[in-house]
Amino acid sequence: MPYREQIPIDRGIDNTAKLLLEGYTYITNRRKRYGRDIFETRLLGGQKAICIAGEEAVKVFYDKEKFIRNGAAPKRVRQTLFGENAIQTMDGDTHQYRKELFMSLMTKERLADISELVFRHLEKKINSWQGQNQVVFYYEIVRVLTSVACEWAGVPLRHTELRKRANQLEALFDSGGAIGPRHWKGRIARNSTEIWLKKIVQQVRAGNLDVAPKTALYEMSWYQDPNGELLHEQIVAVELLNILRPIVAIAVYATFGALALYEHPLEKERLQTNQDHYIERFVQEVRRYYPFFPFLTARVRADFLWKGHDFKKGNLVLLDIYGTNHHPEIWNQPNRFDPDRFLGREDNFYDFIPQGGGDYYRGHRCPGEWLTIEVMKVCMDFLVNHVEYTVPKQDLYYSKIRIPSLPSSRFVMSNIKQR
Ligand code: HEM
Ligand code: MYR
Repeated sequence: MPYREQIPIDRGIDNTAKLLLEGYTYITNRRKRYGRDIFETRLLGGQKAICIAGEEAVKVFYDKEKFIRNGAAPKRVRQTLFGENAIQTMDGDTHQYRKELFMSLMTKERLADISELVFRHLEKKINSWQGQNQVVFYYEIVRVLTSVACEWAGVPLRHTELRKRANQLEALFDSGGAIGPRHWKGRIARNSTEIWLKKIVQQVRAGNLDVAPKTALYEMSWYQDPNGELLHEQIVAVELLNILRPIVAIAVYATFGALALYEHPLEKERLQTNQDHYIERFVQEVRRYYPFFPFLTARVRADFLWKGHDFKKGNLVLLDIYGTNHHPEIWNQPNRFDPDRFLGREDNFYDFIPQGGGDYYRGHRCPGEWLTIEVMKVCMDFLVNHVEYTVPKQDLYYSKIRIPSLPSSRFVMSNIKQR
């Protein structure tokens, strides 16, 4: 008889309200309370849910024999952040086939293209920033990344449309963890952006819009499913948004990067010197330290026993991303910002998971992780080597409850000058 034990239970018929009230810390708070990396709760309409954290948990969560994603993401997340029938909700061979499409867009050449685009667009902004008393970095970078994302993906965007689309793409990732008007803004943004992109895909397929091969718009419009049929235009729109939206979401990390520079003034010089690729370690530490993606959801594929606990087919499981990136067994002094912790650190698919864990091609790990790192490197280099600015008094507090988190002031800068 295999060893079985009862894991701690967060009592209550539905603890979703507590999850919303405690945000990034809901799972960590209970892990600390129970002294365990696993506990049971009830969430999302009173469903039994098992929360897990730590390296072993990541390994089991990414075991495809044990978990599926279909039916795991809450409707509110599918209706805003992911889109319906998106890659995030697929399993098995069909997932792997779709994933190849995403990974094929992330070649060295295309990553160099986006780095160059980001730098060019940032440089172009300096003049207008110099003429302003104050600039709110987060909103500026959201717009810059919207232009970059569309240009990189081959999606035409008129200058007059920029603010509207930037606002909508931001709403898609700002609303998944929200309730009330902030959430509904995301649902409206999803409907509108899907319609916008569907029309563009129709134009491409009708031969009325020239688009360069190797761009997301071209490759997704002409990608065939395993039966040799083109993807439905609705699916192309959803997957194009899975490119545009997260590129814009890098604005959150860029803003936290600016905050880290402010909170740790000695970092600026170290970034400028960039000894042993310091900039890369800095970017990794920003992705580890600051809260962004809180947790992932999956469902048990078939019954199994793990760490003495029965996982039953259909159970909802939450993997604590934020908690794993701050896990004391993985990270020495996890609540200290220290880029050098990445010096000589061996890559491991299971212990550092700001953008998911496991393998890129076979599992759900974020296909945009390399792109995110490259874009962040350009943003940090820009902030320390290409502009000078002051940081006026403002409320830089970032909440561990609001999902996604951001400094309250969205990072205001003054006296911006070209260096
Ligand atoms: C998946 C985070 C940027 C495209 C994911 C996952 C996380 C994540 C946590 C889920 C992994 C899983 O389900 O196991 C982030 C964060 C980003 C970011 C914090 C920073 C802004 C990007 C970029 C792109 C991208 C730049 C594309 C250009 C995707 C896609 C998936 C995904 C398509 C679904 C993959 C799949 O289900 O196989 N991301 N991501 N993400 N990400 Fe990102
Ligand atoms: C992206 O746009 O894909 C990049 C990162 C977005 C982070 C948004 C955080 C909200 C997550 C809501 C809860 C997820 C539960 C599965």
